[in-house]
Amino acid sequence: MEGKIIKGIGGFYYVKTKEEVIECKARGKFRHKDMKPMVGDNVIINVSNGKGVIEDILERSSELIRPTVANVTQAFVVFAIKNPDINFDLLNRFLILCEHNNIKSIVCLNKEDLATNEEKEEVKKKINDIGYDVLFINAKKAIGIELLKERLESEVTVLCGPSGAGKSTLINTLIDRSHMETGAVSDKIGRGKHTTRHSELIEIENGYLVDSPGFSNIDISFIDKDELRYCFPEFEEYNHNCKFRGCIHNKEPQCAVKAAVEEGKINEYRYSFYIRILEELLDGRKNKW
Ligand SMILES: Nc1nc2c(ncn2[C@@H]2O[C@H](COP(=O)(O)OP(=O)(O)OP(=O)(O)O)[C@@H](O)[C@H]2O)c(=O)[nH]1
Ligand SMILES: [Mg+2]
Ligand SMILES: [Zn+2]
Repeated sequence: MEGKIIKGIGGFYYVKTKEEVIECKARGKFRHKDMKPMVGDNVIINVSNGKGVIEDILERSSELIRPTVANVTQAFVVFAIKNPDINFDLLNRFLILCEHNNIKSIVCLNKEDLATNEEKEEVKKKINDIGYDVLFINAKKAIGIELLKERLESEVTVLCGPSGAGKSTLINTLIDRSHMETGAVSDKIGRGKHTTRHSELIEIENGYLVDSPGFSNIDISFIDKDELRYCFPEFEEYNHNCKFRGCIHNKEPQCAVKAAVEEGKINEYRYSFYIRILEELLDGRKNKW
């Protein structure tokens, strides 16, 4: 029988089949292989006497590490306009992570009630400049969420973003009931009180939602230095026009990406961000050697 793991607790996996949710154990073989079942996995199970065993894991289309979820197809990247303030480096890291995992992303700026129109215009421009659309929402009052609701159809959607941004509030609003714990942002650390910890798939009409704990930092050091340039969609049309094949747009001469930055076709902040991440990756490599 085929199903999807929607939750994992204490060595048990809860597998949703067409009819029901079945508590399953994983077969021992997964311990020896480097492959452990993950929430989101599509699996083949064997059921006898109401007890299930996971026999096989089907190929994953994507694999997120934090939260640990397989087969996510899109991300709502949720940041608050204020309280806590937007950390642009962190936003860019989320976007890179989505690109790296081949996950579509929609940038949702929550708590629109806390910002003036001028402030909204300013951030909108900043984010548009790096090539992404922005959706202003108020998760608490369900304002601006129609488009998000439409986009849920047939997708496994993860909500990611910093702590206190309103991810859990948005999930509760999207599913129209209280499912996730939410909490006030503590004044001292700007972090939500009830930080979301476990990962589970929340079933919706025709798809799944995944909440995630808020992150204040994201490790992207596992990305290959030669792959990083493909995580910047705006580089795409220039990536192969550089003089040197395999140009990583750093110190190489006659680089099409650098030329595009100079001509104002690629945002300067994004390029300098790219270089900073690249240096991080190069440094990491040095340390490993
Ligand atoms: N003013 C305002 N407050 C909001 C809005 N959405 C959420 N909040 C508040 O922001 C706080 C944090 O919300 P959560 O949903 O817990 O945030 P989270 O992103 O899930 O936080 P973590 O689980 O810690 O990662 C709560 O006090 C919410 O009531 C909004 O649109 N406007
Ligand atoms: Mg939460
Ligand atoms: Zn180049």
